[in-house]
Amino acid sequence: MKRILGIIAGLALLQTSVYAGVIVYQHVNYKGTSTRYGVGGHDYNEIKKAPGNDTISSVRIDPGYRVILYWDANYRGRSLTLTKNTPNLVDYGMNDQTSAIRVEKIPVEGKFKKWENPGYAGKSINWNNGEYANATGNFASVFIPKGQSVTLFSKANFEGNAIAIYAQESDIWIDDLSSICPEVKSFIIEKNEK
Ligand SMILES: [Ca+2]
Repeated sequence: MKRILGIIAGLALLQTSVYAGVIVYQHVNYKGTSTRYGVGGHDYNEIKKAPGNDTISSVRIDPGYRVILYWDANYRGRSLTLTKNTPNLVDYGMNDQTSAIRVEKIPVEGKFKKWENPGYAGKSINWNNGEYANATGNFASVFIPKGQSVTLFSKANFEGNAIAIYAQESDIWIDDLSSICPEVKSFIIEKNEK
């Protein structure tokens, strides 16, 4: 194996929150009244009670979940899908507008998975353990199941820069891989021996 420029193992520790869904907040930067919502639909009558209709300004999202915010009751009107912590909904033109939300689990099949766009969006592919010498397509966001490790190389045939990611304590979700590994041209998926 070639140079390993970085090893990500502690990442799992950042993601060991209780996997349950989302927390919505009355104010930006996760301040004010907050309420946790699990998987499913939460319409106007629930939102109205907490944190209040047309009041949500920031959202925390557990790894592996996504939330759809709806402008109007009954899951109508403009909607916004989020897959990562969002401290200020003003940036999305959706501040103090939400009247219904839907929380979903991002579907995975217990294997290494990549999506072509950040935020687990667009076309996706699952792989079994093995060595893949010529990867094609965009590795914008990835899922690594607990117990597996993935080594990503910037060039084909396991050449170039490499980064190893170990999912030791929990599944690992990386919603935007570009900051860690801008190009993936080959990769190895194996059982985590640690
Ligand atoms: Ca509204």
